[in-house]
Amino acid sequence: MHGNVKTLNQFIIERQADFQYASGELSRLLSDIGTASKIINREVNKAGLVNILGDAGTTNVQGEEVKKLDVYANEQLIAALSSGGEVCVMGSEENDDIIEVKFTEGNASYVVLFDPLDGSSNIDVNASIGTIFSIYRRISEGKGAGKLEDCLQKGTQQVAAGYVIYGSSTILVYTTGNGVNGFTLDPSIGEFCLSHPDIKTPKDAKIYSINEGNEAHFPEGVKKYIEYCKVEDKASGRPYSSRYIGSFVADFHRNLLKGGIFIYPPTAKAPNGKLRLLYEANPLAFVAEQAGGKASNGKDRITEIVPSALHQRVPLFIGSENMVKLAEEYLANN
Ligand code: AHM
Ligand code: MG
Repeated sequence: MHGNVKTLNQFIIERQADFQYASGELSRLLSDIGTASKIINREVNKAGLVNILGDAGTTNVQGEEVKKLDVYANEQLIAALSSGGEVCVMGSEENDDIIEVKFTEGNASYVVLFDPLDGSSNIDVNASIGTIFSIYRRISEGKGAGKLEDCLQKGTQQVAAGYVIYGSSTILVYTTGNGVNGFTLDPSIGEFCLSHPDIKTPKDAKIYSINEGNEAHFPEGVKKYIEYCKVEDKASGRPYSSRYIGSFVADFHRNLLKGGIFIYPPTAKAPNGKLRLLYEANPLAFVAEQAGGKASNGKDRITEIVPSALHQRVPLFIGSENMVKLAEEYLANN
């Protein structure tokens, strides 16, 4: 403890007994993710200095090759998760195929899927970006590296999930199925400290988040729902506010705390939407549900979709329960 402050690592150990599989493995794994995200945070914070330190692809003043931040973040996570002995296979937005972890001893029983740096087009304009992660138990037999089937589990099988938002402060939010907790990085001591205990999201709210520029390509039900959000109605507090950063973690985090709905619908161009089921939709669906919210593809619960491919996309309606339910009704009736 630092005074009254509880650090992420203290919290993880305290809550270890909540895990279905009592062992220090998952605790170590979560703490490895915390460590990797501190390293990513350090580089993200330097992003504005890129013109001074050198562009991606060039060589910086120390003679090191400057990497794109999403590539760097990916390497940090892979390194942190392969060395601990807890993880047998990984899947990343940056890698076409699964990343097998070959280890010499032990029986690594965890599977981690992640988007190392989501919303990376926002880096150049200093808007928030994030890391998303989703953790499962391995289901394949044997002791070697995990397999694709370990990665293609339904979201309901997640044992932990969360994200790190690199914003005006850096916050790590995660759940192991017993509520949602958020930890803010205190740069002066280099520790994530519990700042948002037991996060609950409002059932009803007044924010809708969608890239409305694509409206012409939205399904009728989504168009009608958006229209509903904009109609004046004192009783329900409409018109609602439109808020969209274009960075999933940042849009999700705001709506989690304030209440709201985030929609990435199917469009004519992208019939399955844009976001990825395994390392974007599922983990944040787990967090949303644990905070009292809801996540759906417009019809079915996100976490009950049986995945068929590592990088598959899914339409997403996520956030305040009653808002997601109403959006689903609009889709069903139009
Ligand atoms: P990326 O994986 O290429 O960074 O794209 C994912 C991002 C999400 O963070 C965000 O929600 C979405 O793309 C925004 O897409 P759009 O620009 O189509 O609104
Ligand atoms: Mg992404």
